[in-house]
Amino acid sequence: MNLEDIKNPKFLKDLNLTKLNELSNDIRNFLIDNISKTGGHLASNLGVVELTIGLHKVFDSPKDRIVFDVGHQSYVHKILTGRAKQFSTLRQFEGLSGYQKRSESEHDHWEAGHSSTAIAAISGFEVTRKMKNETYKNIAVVGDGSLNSGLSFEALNFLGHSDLAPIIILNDNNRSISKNVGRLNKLLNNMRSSKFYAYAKKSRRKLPKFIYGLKVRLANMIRGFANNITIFDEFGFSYYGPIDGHDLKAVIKFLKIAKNRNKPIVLHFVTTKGKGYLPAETDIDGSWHGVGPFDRVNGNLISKNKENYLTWSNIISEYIYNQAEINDKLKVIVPAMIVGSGLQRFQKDFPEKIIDVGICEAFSVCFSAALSEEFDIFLPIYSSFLQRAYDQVVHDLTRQKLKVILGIDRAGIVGGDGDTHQGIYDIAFLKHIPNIEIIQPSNKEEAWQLLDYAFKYTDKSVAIRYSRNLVKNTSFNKYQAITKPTWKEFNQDGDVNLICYGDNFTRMHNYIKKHKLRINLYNAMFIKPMDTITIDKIISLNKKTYVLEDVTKISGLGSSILEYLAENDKHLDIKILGLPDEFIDHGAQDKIYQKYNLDEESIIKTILK
Ligand SMILES: Cc1ncc(C[n+]2csc(CCOP(=O)(O)OP(=O)(O)O)c2C)c(N)n1
Repeated sequence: MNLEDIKNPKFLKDLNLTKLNELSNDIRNFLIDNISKTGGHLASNLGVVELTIGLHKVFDSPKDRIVFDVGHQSYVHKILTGRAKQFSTLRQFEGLSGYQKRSESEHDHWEAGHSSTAIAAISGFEVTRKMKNETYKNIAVVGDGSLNSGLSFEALNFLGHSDLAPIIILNDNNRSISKNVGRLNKLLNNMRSSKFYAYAKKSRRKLPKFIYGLKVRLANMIRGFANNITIFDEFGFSYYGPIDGHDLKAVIKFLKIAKNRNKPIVLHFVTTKGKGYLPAETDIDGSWHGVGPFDRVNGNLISKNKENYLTWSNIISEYIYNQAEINDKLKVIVPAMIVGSGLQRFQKDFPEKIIDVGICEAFSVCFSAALSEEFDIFLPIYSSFLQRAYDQVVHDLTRQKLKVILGIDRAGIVGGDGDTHQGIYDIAFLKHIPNIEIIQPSNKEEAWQLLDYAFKYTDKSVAIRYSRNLVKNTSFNKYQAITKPTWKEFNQDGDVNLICYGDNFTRMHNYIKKHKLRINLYNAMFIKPMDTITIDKIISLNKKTYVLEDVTKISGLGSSILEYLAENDKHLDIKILGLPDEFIDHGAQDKIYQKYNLDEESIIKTILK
């Protein structure tokens, strides 16, 4: 069928199993075709095609509320709720969001992007429903990776002893982005490999529908009598599963059971991530979780990487790899982002030096703080995900004067992931904490200099920021040590000063050089503590000074300079250029910069006006 004709999911009520299976094929084809052009979360969405069709067949959205955890696997839901036409704009500036978005559709009741909020969200929805004496259903679709997080468990803990009737759909594909980790994963593995599941899967095609359903129910009863209790039973939920999440007949059968229950229920579906597209289905390290454009025939990525350019994650992980060769005490702690952090090679070659703790950012910081008594810890974490661990940075790490090096990846504007993932608050939420320093390199050599500084020359915790942009792969033999907070100065005898850091320094430096502009440029590699000797020099020049942020204007480097001036009764005519006090949507970085007059031309226009 033409998926672009779908207005809402009502049409599903009239489709029989054969038609529904045909629809699954059409949707898979559509996903592969579209995502091969735009990029996006291919594997996760291919895995939930039947589940999402089943949900919309059995339930009545938008009255019944379907919340997808993270929301990266909500593409099928978007198609079934009338958004197929917009897929060519997926994750692009002013286009379709890659996550559920309340402003996009009445079928999106909750927004996420960060994991493990869905069960907590439907807890709130359930209390409201009950209070209003309504009968609609609140459904959380959560992956086995996202179930690992404390937030999911806090919600299970709340719901399990309530008189509410939440429905939890566990989408268990035995993967987070990389291989899933931890005891819960082991428990799910045991459940998945239970004899009953294997038998039911084998025999389901031979059995009439009602007998198959009865068998699962019977098995659950026997399980109960035999005291073969699952973690979900212990939490106070009725548990049904494991169920083959690609068998539409079974999916619909069990969703109907859930619909008719008035108690907390977990349906445990087993699915295959990447189902229906071989490269994604056989992916081992997680590269097909989120992909860029690719050739659908051979599965080759259409690389946008420019020759001789590297990602920041690769530059940083290369340094850490070298550290591992010389430093016996090095340990790398990763909250579920081995691939994103560029650590596959490190994991392969130094498995004993790296620990993936799963999607548990708060735990990762507390755990690292304790480990740091004995080890040198590098903890790469995306800027926006560190928001989850703010208290651990304050309470557990810095307050106790412990030292961990935080690799703040995806700092600044991130592009397609949008508002939930923008790395534009970390300077604000870190700079007021004692015992932590914030640094940012603008090229590869500086990255090594600053990492050396972090490991060797300071006893404080360090947050080293880097973006998701590409960086020139410059070679260097020896480099000078940086042993104290230092900024670099490129004085052009200009009438105005521009202070920037990181990629902003590089792009403004290139632009100013190319256009031979007389602007004095400063590379503020140390955001905290600042290089006050250089600041005093800038003050003595007594020229209009601009500070360019890659974060929100509020509470960035510029505001630190203003505080320094106020504190020391010094004066300088300063203007801060940065992102406004609003959430910044998805879209390519250059489009976002243009929107906020932060592209090179607009910046120079502002400065020279
Ligand atoms: C707080 C937080 N940490 C990390 C991520 C990055 N992330 C996005 S999806 C994902 C894996 C989720 O696994 P699972 O819930 O099993 O879903 P699947 O994609 O396997 O269906 C991770 C780690 C995130 N979105 N939020």
